[in-house]
Amino acid sequence: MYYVQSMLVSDTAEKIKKMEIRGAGRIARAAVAALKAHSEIAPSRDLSEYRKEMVTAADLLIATRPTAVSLPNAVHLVMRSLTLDTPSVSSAKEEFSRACQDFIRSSENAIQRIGEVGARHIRDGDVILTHCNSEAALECLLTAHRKGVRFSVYATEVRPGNQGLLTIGTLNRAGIPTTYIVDSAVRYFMKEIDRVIVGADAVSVNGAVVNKIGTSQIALAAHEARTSFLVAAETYKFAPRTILGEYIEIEERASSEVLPDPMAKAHPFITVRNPVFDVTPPEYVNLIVTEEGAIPPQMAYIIIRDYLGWEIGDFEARTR
Ligand code: RUB
Repeated sequence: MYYVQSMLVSDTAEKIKKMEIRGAGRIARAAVAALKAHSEIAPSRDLSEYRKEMVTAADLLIATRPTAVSLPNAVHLVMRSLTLDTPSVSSAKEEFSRACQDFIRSSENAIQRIGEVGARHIRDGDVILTHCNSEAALECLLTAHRKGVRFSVYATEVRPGNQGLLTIGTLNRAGIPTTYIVDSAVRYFMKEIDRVIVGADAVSVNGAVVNKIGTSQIALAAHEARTSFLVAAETYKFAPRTILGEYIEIEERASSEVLPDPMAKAHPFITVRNPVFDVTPPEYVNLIVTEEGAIPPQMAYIIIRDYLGWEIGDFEARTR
């Protein structure tokens, strides 16, 4: 029999939905931390009941934000430990807890490593443009800054969520000179930009990058101006199921985030659409900086095959 979902799992799911916890890496770590806590308090007496309870909690978390592949990947990675042959609930719980800790630690290490690799691509005098608020992209900038590279940044506003405010907060605290611009000013300023660095919510097998809405327009403007376009992404953001031709779902959020309800009511013939991510084709991406090194987008398949393992997508078949 299922026990009532622990508050932590439902709270975390709510916070992810409402974007109180946001950014692909943070979402993944928060979901894994919630599952770990959920497992610790699970009262199940037998293994199959325990596994079912964990699958229910995992499904709830995975459904919160459909685009960030980091979320199902992280959850599937830790859930894999439940398929191990364990003699008791308590040993299964120990394995699960270890898998969660390993994931959280390796995901934090990945950010540090991406910072090191990405910083090598930033030179004295560079003007870098970033979009949205990516921990991985920011770590490249912060590491370069710590190493004494002198550069400046253009940061976009990021309508409608205003994640640009988080980005300029971080850059300001580090003392990195930054110019804050509206999203639609990107092409106007592109001639002044040496490099674009953004994060990713997902990378598909052909090297296409899913990131905050507007990223693909920025990539197009960068391509036109021959400005290099770098993506900072942990390997667990690569999407194994795209090998089988599966598309990455693009999340559309409430129209009220763009046009408040009273305004919408005053314009009955107007429909508001609010897709929050878009897809940048691999032709517009120069490099993807991962914790395993910087790769051209065409090597995304190798990352999925050698570092991630596509069996990650098969966990349901083995745990249900
Ligand atoms: C966040 C966003 C970020 C990626 C990568 O969108 O698009 O660029 O998630 O971030 P939202 P990170 O604010 O809608 O979650 O590098 O921190 O994982």
